Amino acid sequence: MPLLSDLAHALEAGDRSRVEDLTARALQENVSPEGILREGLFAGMDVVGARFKSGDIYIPQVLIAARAMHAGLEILRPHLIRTGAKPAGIFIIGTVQGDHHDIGKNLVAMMLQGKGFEVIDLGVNVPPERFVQALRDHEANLLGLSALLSITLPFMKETIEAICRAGLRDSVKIMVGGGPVTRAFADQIGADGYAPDATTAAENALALLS
Ligand code: B1M
Repeated sequence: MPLLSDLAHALEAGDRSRVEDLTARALQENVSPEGILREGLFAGMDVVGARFKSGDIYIPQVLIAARAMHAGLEILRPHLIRTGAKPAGIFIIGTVQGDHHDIGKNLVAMMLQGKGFEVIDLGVNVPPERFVQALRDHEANLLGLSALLSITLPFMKETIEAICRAGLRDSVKIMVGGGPVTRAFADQIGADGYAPDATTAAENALALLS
């Protein structure tokens, strides 16, 4: 669809106002929010990632594209979140220590809200002890750890170990996800769940509670 490929190109170019405009137009034209994500915003970000990896563009351009992505996601937010009357559960989420990537985590949080979860978002670069403190402060059913960097994966394991040491492991289900995370890794570090994408994360969160 030309509108969605224009949106992907606007994201690649980091043109925030055009991303906002085209996202809103796609909604007006009754394109599904999931289609806008997949064929517009994700498609554009895939190209940004590939160009970053090959050294064709640098961090400032990636950051500008990320800001445009956030702007598009904010327009989609109310369409992705359709809360039910009763909260499905409380879900604490954060990006692990050392890692500042938050676009995927934010999307997971939106999808969880869409399934009726109350989401407590601890942000990025969250050390294990902050996750532990958040579990003490809130009666959460689920905890989600996101990581996009291979070098921050060990902090997922350290966070789970800190939760065990605090005596809180039996009171919460833990889900992990993000680019370098695999199901095998999730099993290896003793997580209860893993999801490769935001939609599956929300579905698996409900399944973990049942
Ligand atoms: Co970074 N970066 N980055 N970056 N960056 C990657 C991740 C990278 C793959 C790029 C590359 O080389 N091709 C690479 C990591 C390689 C690796 O370790 N395996 C990389 C690198 C190396 C770095 C720096 C080290 C670069 C440097 O400084 N030399 C640096 C690290 C900074 C830090 O964190 N300490 C860095 C910085 C940045 C920016 C700040 C510029 C920016 C982040 C902005 C932000 O997030 N606010 C950025 C970006 C944007 C990317 C890419 C291009 C895009 C990531 C993204 O947002 N994707 C990325 C390349 C790529 O992924 N193609 C890259 C869109 C998002 C919707 O997808 O986050 O995968 P994703 O989330 C998905 C799933 O993973 C899953 O659901 C989401 C939606 O479907 N998911 C979960 C995520 N969390 C989940 C949790 C769950 C379940 C599912 O349960 C709890």
